[in-house]
Amino acid sequence: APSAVVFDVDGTLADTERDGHRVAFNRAFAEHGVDLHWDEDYYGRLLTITGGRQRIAADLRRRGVAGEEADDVAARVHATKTRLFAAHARSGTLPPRPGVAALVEDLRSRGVTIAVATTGRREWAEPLIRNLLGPEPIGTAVYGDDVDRLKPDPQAYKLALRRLGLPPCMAVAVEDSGPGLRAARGAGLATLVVTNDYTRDHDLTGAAMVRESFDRPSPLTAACLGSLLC
Ligand code: XBP
Ligand code: MG
Repeated sequence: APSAVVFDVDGTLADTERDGHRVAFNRAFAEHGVDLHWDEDYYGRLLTITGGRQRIAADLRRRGVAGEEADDVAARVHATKTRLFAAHARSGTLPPRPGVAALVEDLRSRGVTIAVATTGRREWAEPLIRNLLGPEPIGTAVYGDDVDRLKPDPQAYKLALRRLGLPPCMAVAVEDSGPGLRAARGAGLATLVVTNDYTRDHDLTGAAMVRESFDRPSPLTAACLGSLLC
């Protein structure tokens, strides 16, 4: 088995995007009187822009709002979105993806360190991770607040490895998307990609393994992740 497994959060540990982040963005637009509403399909296309603030600013610019004003509105709307989604995360109603809890339990029982690398904000990610992974301590958690460059930049994974004190060959990354995969590969990690409805068509070149589910057709195990190590 690997020494550590570094999990992405959004789309990987939980299906947070369609009924979670997207809804919080739309509520924040309404609270600020911004005439925007992201439907499910459109939001899926916007997911290639990582970072909620950057996603809002890019969509405003695309609709003709000038660069500086777009950044300004995006910062204010995103602060509200972060507060709304943090309350949702703390409520404990977001379940892990099927099979995640069993995999994490198998890894822990074999002494594998569990870690997290997300470029989402700590304010919501920290309580969500605690709800998804339980109260046991984890090796490290890297948040968007900890890095200058979001995924697909490898900075978040490099920082996770540095904090764990491990070379990339002793850890495996688990991701759901093309940008996440590129971030993990950029840090030299063998990467398992478990896709979801939004990421099935992403370019997943370079993944050590691609699946659509953690538990079908058979449950992913610690041994299975160990076989992906370089
Ligand atoms: C997740 C993201 C995030 C979330 C929103 O990508 O791109 O921006 O959609 O979170 P990944 P914030 O799973 O690759 O980390 O609003 O906090 O940015
Ligand atoms: Mg993800």
